[in-house]
Amino acid sequence: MTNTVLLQASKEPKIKFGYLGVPYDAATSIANPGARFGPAALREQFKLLLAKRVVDGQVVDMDRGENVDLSAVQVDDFGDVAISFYDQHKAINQVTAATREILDAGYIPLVVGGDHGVTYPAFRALHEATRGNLGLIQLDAHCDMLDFSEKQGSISGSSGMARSLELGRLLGKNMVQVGLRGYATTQQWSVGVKYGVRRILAPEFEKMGAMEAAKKSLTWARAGTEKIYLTVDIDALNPGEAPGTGWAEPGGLTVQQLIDFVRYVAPHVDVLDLAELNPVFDNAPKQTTVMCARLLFDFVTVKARATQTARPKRAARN
Ligand SMILES: [Mn+2]
Repeated sequence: MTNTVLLQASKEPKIKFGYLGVPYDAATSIANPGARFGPAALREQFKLLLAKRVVDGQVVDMDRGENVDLSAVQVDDFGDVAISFYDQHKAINQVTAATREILDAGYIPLVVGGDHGVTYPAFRALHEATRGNLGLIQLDAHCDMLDFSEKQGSISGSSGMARSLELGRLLGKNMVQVGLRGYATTQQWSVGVKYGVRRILAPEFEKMGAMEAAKKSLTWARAGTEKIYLTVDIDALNPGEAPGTGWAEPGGLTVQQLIDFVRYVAPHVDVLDLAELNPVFDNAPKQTTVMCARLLFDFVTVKARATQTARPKRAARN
């Protein structure tokens, strides 16, 4: 795989991120297609953000009023997976291989869907590359625990979490589903119950707040595990704030809550995926795409800060 540079480290990189697009929405099946355009749209928005705000490897994180030194941070673009649209099994093998390549090269993968079918093959790459138990935190309106249906088969955007649990080293007690709401089939709900999956339902999240939810999620995902995988399905958000997604589930998290949550858990996360950004349904100012770029950049800056040994410099305030 050839790669281009999104953010060039000016000194020896201490931390490297690999952007990988998965322009696939054939597995959406029952939602609105269009997530295949997500990787390209987000890549452009992310580049714009980097170009406008990062100067000489420095940027100010205004949420904390602190300077972030990105001079030892490299973000490479591994392009989009050349993916099969005629054979689901081939498609997921291609995604696993591409993610594995990035992991093996010492990068933190930023896997961008595509529909939520992206999680199972990318998580499988982490599962193959490690030996210990793994934690998984899933922000989502839906369970994604479909066993099988005539329309979607056993591998689709609706079944990724069930397939991931079947791999063996993701125990239910280390998996956290955050933001579930509305209605599910009894079959999908009961898979989580069977495995003892942790769940923070959307109304519970609202009551406890983003910080408490993040703290709880991290405690569960970290207990006895070697690595943590974070998957963000955009439909975890209230569709009023994030219209660019395939299935507008009423209710949901606010963008600020999602940002707070992701920033809290990011230092402990080894692979991030972001799924179900659907630019076809986004609005004119590209609100959802811009939000996704922000989320990716938050992940990069927070992890960069976590690897800095010196205390970050307070940005001068006026
Ligand atoms: Mn999902």
